[in-house]
Amino acid sequence: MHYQKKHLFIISIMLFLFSFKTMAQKDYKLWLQYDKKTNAELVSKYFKDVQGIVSLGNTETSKIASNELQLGLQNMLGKDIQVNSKIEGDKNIIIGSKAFLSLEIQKEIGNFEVINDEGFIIKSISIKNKNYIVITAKKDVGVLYGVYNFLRLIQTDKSIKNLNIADAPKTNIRILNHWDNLDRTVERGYAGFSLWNWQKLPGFIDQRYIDYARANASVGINGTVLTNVNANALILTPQYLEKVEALANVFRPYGIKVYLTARFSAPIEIGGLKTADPKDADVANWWKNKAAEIYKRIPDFGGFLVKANSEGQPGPQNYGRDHVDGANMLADAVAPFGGVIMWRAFVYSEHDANDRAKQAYAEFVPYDGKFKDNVIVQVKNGAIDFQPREPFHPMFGAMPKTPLMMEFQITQEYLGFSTHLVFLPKLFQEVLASDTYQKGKGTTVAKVIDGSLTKTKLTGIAGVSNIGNDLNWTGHPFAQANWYGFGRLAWNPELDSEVIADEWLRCTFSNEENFIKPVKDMMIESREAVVNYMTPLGLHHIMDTGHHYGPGPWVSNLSRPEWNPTYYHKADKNGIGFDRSKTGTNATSQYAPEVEKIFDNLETCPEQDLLWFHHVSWDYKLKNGQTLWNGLALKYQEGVNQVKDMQNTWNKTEKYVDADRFKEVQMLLEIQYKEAKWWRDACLLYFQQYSGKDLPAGVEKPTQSLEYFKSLKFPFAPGN
Ligand code: GCV
Repeated sequence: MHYQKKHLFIISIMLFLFSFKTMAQKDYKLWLQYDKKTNAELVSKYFKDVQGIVSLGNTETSKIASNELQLGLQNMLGKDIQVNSKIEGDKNIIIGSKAFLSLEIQKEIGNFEVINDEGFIIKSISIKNKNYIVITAKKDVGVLYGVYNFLRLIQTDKSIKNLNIADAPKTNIRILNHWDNLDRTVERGYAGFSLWNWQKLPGFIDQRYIDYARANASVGINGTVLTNVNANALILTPQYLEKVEALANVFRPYGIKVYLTARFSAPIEIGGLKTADPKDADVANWWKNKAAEIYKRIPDFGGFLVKANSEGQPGPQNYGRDHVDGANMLADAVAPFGGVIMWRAFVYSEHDANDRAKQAYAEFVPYDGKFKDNVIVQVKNGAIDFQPREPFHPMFGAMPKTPLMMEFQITQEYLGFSTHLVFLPKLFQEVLASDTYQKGKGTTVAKVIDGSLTKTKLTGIAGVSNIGNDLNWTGHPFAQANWYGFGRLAWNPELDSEVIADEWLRCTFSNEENFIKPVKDMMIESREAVVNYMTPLGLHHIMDTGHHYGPGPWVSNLSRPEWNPTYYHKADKNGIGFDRSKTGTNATSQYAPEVEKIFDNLETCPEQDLLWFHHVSWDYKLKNGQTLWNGLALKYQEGVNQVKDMQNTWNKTEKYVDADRFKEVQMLLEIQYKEAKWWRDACLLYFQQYSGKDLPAGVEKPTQSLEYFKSLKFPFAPGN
C-alpha cells in the first residue's frame, strides 16, 4: 500500500512535469508549431509533391535552411524526409542560392533581378519529366526566408502546386529595439527579464539566443539593437563587447545584424576625455577608434541607435551643437565599415513652451538634407508617444531629402502591458496607410519609409521589442502576434493586418475555419476596443504617471508640464480636447495642406482624432447625433462591451486550443475586462466633474468613487 502510494505520487509528479513541459513547448514554439496535419486528403496531396530535400548550399545559413525545411516537413507530414546534396529522383525540393544552381535550373527560374539581395523565388519546375520545387535566392539568407515562406504555405493549408512566387523585403533595416538594461531589467518590458544574460556571456550560449534568431528570421527581421536607448556606456567597453560579439556570432547565420545604443557621453564616461563635444577632434577620434574596435570583433556590426538630448539623455546640444553635428560625427566613425546611425527624433523639451506634439518637427525638419548618407532618422509613429491612437507623425510628410525610419512600439507600454490582448498590426497598418500628401495623393507613410517615394537607399522599420525571458516570450500568448506582425509589416509595409492575423492564427493554433473566423475578428477588433476603453475620440496621454499602468487623467502635479495628463485633455467646464488647430497651437500646419485642411476643420476632422486636434464643447453634436459627453461615455462603454465579446469568443474556442493556452488567455481576458471597466469608470467619473452631466442610458454606473480610483498606487508595476 505504502509502495503504491509512493508510486502514485511519483507518477503524478511526472505528469505534472510533463504537462508543464507541453505547455512550455506550445507557448515557447511561437508560430513555428509545425503541428502534424490531420487532414488526410491534404497530406496525401502534399506527399505527392514532397519526396525529399536537395540542399545545394554549404554555409551555416544553408544548413539552417535545410534543417528547418526537414523539421517542418517531417513534423507536419508525419514522415521521414531525407536531405541529399545531389539531385536524384523526382519531386524533390531543391534549395540553394543562384550560384549553386545548374544553368538548366537557373534558366527555368528566369530573371533573378525581380528580387533584391534578401528576396527569394519559389518555383515549381520540370526538367526531363521530373518535377521539382526550387527555393532559391541571390544569397543564402534569401533561401532561408524562402524556406520559411514555403513552410508557411503548408502551415496555413495552402496549395504547393504550380508555385511561382517571387518576394523580397521592401525595407532594408527591419529591426527590433530592445530597451534592455545591463542589469537585465527591461524598460517598458512586461515579459520578464532581458534575454541577454550578460553575466554568463560569452562562455554560455543560451539556446534561447538561437531560438530568438530563428523566430526573427522566420518573419524576416534582420537586425537587433541589444540595449536600451537610455544607454549605458559600459556596453562599449571590451568587457561587454566580447559578449556582444558572442551574440553576433549566434545571430549572423540567421541574417541578423547586431546594433548597439551609443551613449553620447561615452567618451567622457569610459574614454577618460573631458568632453563629448562632437566638434572636438579627440572626441571624433575616440568614436572612430571605438568603431574600429567593434568592427574588428564584429565585421558586420550594424551601427548605432542614438537617443540624444531627449528626456535627460546627453547629446550634442550639451555642447551648443545640434543633432546634425552629433549624428554626422558618429556617421563618419562607422562609415568606413558600412555602418549606419539611427538617430532618434523623439525630442521634446521642458524649456520649450511649444505644444509637445510640434517640437520634433520644429527641430528636425530644418535639417532636411543635412545628414550624412549613412544616417537614418528614426521617427515614432505619432508625435507624442505610442498612444493607443495617434495621427501619423507630421515628419513623415516633411523631410523628402532625409531617410526616415518608422519606430513602432511592440511592447504595450500604453496599451495594457502584456495583460491586454491588442493586435497591433491593425494600428501599424493604420499609420503606414496614412496619406502624407507629400507628393500628392497616395504618398502614404509606407511609401515614404520604403524609399519608393524619395528613392533613398537607406530604409527601415524599428519595433520596440516585447520580448523577455517569460516562457512564452511575450507575456501574453497573443502578444506573440505583435512580434510576428511587426516582422511581416517590416518586410512589406503594405501587407493587410487581416492577412497577418489569419497567417499567425493558423501557424500558432489551428486551421479550423470555425476557430479562425471568430478569433481573427476578435483580434482585428481588439485595437479599437483598447482605444475605446482607454482614449476614445482622440484623447491621449491620460494614463497614470511613471509606470503608465491604468488611468490617471487627474495627474497634474509633475514638474514638467507636458508629462501631466491634464496638459493633454484640457478638460474644463466648456469642454475637452487639445486645440491644435489654427485657433490653438496650429500643429495642423505641420501637415501637407490637403491633410491640414481635414484635421483643422472641426467638421472634417475624423472623429477618431477629434480631441487630439480640437477643444470641443460637451454639447458638441457628433456625427451620430449624440452630444460629445454622451458619445464619449458610450465609447468607453463600447470598449468594455468589446472586451466582453472577446471573452465570449474565446470561451467558445476550447476544443480547438490546447488546454494550457486556452486557460492562460481566458484568465488574461478576465483581467483585461476588469481593467477596461476601471479605465471607463475612472475616466468618466473624472471628466464628469467638468461636464456636470449624467451618464447616458446604456453606460453602466461606476461601482467605486473617483477618490477610490485616485487612491490606487502601484509602486512595483513592471517595466518602470
Ligand atoms: C526609453 C517614453 C517611455 C520611456 C522611453 C521613451 C523613449 O517616454 O516612457 O520609457 O525611454 O519613451 O522612447 O525614449
